[in-house]
Amino acid sequence: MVSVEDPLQKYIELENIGSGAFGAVCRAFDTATGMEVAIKKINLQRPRSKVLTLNEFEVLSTKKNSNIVNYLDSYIVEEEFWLVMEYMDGGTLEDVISKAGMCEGQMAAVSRECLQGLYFLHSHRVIHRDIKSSNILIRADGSVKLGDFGLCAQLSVERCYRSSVTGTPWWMAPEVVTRQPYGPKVDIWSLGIVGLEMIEGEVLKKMKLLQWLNT
Ligand code: 3AM
Repeated sequence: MVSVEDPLQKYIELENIGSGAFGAVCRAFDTATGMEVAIKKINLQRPRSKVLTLNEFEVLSTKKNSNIVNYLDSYIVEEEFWLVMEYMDGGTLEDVISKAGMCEGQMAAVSRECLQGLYFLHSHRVIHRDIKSSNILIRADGSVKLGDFGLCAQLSVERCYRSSVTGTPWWMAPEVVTRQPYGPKVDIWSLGIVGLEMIEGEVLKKMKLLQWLNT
């Protein structure tokens, strides 16, 4: 259920952090708690945005875990859905890889945290389906959390596989690309690609660029 109070009275917007096909994310100050939050503003008029919003809202608002970005509140503001989350002040794993690089111990720690997040999701029969470094968020205190649940799928006892081709091509497991039935293991494949990103860093970025230039 979304909150009915006016978010414009509760939050002071500080800056835009980024944007995507869904809309924009901003950093804001919560006047009630004195904490910084991230507000994802999803434009409900854009194609597929209602499905993506429902997916993300459903998972974040019901599945709490220390390796999943913490959901705080949600609102409908005119034609936008506002999803309020904890602010991850260290940016994404992609930023860390490209700006600073990582030592082996850090790669191992990030992998462990992501695997804990995936273990939690999978034990609730949820497949994330878009694991990649730009969807892994970091906080300055060292915590690592999975974010962006727009493409996730809820499995059930009756429906324990999916077959729609969804995700980000470079990270997709072979069974997704070839339209085979797939389950939670596709997230483990994608996390393997994240491992390559952490090790290869810049090299992988250049390969992606080359691939893009050739298409
Ligand atoms: O556009 P970039 O990659 O710089 O990291 C996310 C991404 O940044 C950031 O918003 C942008 C669009 O998704 N973002 C998403 N959720 C966030 C959160 N909870 C977040 N940044 C901080 N805390």
